[in-house]
Amino acid sequence: MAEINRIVILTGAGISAESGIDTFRSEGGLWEQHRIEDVATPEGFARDPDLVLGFYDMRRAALSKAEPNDAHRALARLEREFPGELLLVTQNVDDLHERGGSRDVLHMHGELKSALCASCEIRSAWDAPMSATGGQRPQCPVCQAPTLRPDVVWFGEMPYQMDRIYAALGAADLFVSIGTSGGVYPAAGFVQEARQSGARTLELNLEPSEGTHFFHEARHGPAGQLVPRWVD
Ligand code: BV8
Repeated sequence: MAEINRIVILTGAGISAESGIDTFRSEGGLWEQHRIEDVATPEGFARDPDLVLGFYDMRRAALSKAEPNDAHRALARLEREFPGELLLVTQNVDDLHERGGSRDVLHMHGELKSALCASCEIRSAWDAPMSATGGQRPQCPVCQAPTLRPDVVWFGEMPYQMDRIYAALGAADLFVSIGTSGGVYPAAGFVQEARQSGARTLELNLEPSEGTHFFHEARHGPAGQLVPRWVD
């Protein structure tokens, strides 16, 4: 195979499943427990901020009990083997890649442990529950306005650092998609971007994703087994 030195990896909820974090579309997943339009859209937040803040508090609490798994740790090893040549893009808002040892993680859909102030637009690290106490939303630690929201990208909002992602896809030799159903854009379109720039493309997922036919190669099984085997 041609010299591989520029790698783009995209991860989704499936890479955190073996750490006990609910995925979205699997049996009993998050989108079975809540309607997307109620908890993952700006309109839903405007309609019922307490419901949305409670949804993210529940996920933050679940994350505090979760540990990174062998797949997260294997990607951290790969990052050390390809210093400066690997871009890890995650759709996940958990911090398990960082806790598994990855140092440069691009959270295109934001982070559970970050808060965004709708007034001053400053981000602040946020670990505490955000659900409104008595209808009061938490104050921004910078401008003191009671307008904090979860720093996550909802449906209809622009994902973060898209220019950096598209530039990396345009220069990639290898694109690997791990643990994602390939149902949400623009992430689901990254494999086609990578192919157009001549990259090899590999899917590592429990089962064929919606876009599996776009990949040169697909391996199916739990990420905790597939990813270390692929990396090592
Ligand atoms: C946007 C953050 C404009 C919050 C999330 C075409 C082009 C562009 C946009 C659209 C388009 N068509 C439609 C749209 C709009 C929309 C969209 O895609 N809708 C879908 C429903 C059709 N997209 C948007 O609104 C996006 N914004 O488009 O802005 C724009 C356009 C172009 C360029 C720039 C801007 C914003 C979308 C982001 C929404 N936020 N999350 C939060 O986390 O609460 S989405 C959420 O679902 C995740 O972040 C993730 O991105 C997404 C998909 O979830 P997955 O990670 O794939 O998880 P899922 O449960 O679905 O699948 C898990 C997989 O793992 C499964 O395949 C399973 O088999 C596997 N698995 C399970 N266990 C394991 C495993 N694999 C391995 N091992 C295991 N053990």
